Amino acid sequence: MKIIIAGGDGFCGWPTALYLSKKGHDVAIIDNFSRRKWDDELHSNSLTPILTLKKRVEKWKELTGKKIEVFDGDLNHYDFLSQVLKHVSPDAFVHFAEQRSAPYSMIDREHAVFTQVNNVVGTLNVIYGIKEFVPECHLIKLGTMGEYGFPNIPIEEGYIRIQHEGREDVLPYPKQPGSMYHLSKVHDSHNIMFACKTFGLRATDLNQGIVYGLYTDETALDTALTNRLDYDGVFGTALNRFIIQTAVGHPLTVYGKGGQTRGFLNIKDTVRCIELAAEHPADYGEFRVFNQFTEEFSVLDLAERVQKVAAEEGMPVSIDHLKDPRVELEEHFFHAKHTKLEKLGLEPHLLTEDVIRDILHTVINYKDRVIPENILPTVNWR
Ligand code: NAD
Ligand code: USQ
Repeated sequence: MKIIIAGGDGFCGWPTALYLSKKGHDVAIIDNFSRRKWDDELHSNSLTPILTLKKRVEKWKELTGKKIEVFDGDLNHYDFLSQVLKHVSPDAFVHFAEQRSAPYSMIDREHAVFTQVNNVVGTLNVIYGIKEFVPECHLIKLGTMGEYGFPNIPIEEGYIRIQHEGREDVLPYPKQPGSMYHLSKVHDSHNIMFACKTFGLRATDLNQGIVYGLYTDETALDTALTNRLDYDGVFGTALNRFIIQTAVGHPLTVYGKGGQTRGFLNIKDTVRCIELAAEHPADYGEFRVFNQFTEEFSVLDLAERVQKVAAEEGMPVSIDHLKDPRVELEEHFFHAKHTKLEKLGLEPHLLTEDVIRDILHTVINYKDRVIPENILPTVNWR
């Protein structure tokens, strides 16, 4: 298949590009490197040193003989996107290319507006570009589990059967997102659903949980292929942050009681989920939704697991319950269905103590790159 990976310089996109390239697909990357610029804005960095995308793909070609074409540009620029779509004529378009940090979107009005324009307009352009130039292309869009929020009933995969006043229908599952970023994903989902229904496009929305880990078989081939890894209070996510905090001897930053429960998956499963979605495309006119995560954990449970491994490794670390900078439920019911990808063949890499130990040993190598002032959360929802 000819596959475009938009956002292919990022944490999920880069390993996915390599994995699909290794599997024999013809891969092209679109990225405008905005993620690297947000690090500059925040005076932050990836824990791991990462080469330019040009150097990364050169090394991949040298090691495997496989070419990954790179298009440096912004999905918000329709002329640029149109040229790429006409040139590549993709069978699948994997869309990772958004501003993905909830705290970044909550910094102030400017960051909220930027996040929603970047994400919603970028996705609208992708929708119209596919409609205009490659209507048979399957759009594989990264959504988020946070679109659903935390209702007091189980979460279905995209749709729920509802009975009301003697009638019944299958309707989109209600959305109650918790940040301006998560809201942008809800807006995307609505726009894509409308486009499938109205223009006959085909799309899969992957409502992904929180991704942890760092490397895949492909990124581990050479240090030049190393993936980015975020640890700061704005872009770092729960489990990876806790493991990196352990490596530098910082107390684990649990917000409030830590009773917030989320779906999680290993980066090694992210790449496989994309492959499964691509190999089994949605039908024309279908807006298909998969919940993409493998296990549920509360934040405190994760912190305690990391703490246990850390103690065994002779690196004792404490847990700090910080005042929660977010507006979110401290404790809540959470049970979300996630069977569709497993039915297609996903074999999850589950979170064991060995997996935590392995990530810890890897990140220790880079601990001198941590900028201590960036560890604590700085963005307040209120
Ligand atoms: P990332 O920030 O590491 O990567 C995103 C990439 O997209 C970056 O390289 C960035 O430069 C690029 N990009 C952003 N806006 C762009 C634009 N307008 N035009 C071109 N390129 C643009 O993020 P990630 O962690 O790899 O996440 C990828 C996707 O997966 C996001 O859509 C995110 O919402 C979703 N997701 C991520 C996680 C997670 O835990 N990381 C969990 C669930 C969903
Ligand atoms: N949290 C802590 N301590 C920390 C960091 C986070 O207690 O140091 C808590 C947060 O308050 C929250 C939970 O952990 O309750 C998750 O926070 P997070 O920053 O790990 O994840 P989140 O903001 O939800 O966003 C991340 C990605 C986003 C993706 C989302 C998937 O950045 O792109 O969409 O995970 S999900 O959470 O399923 O919506």
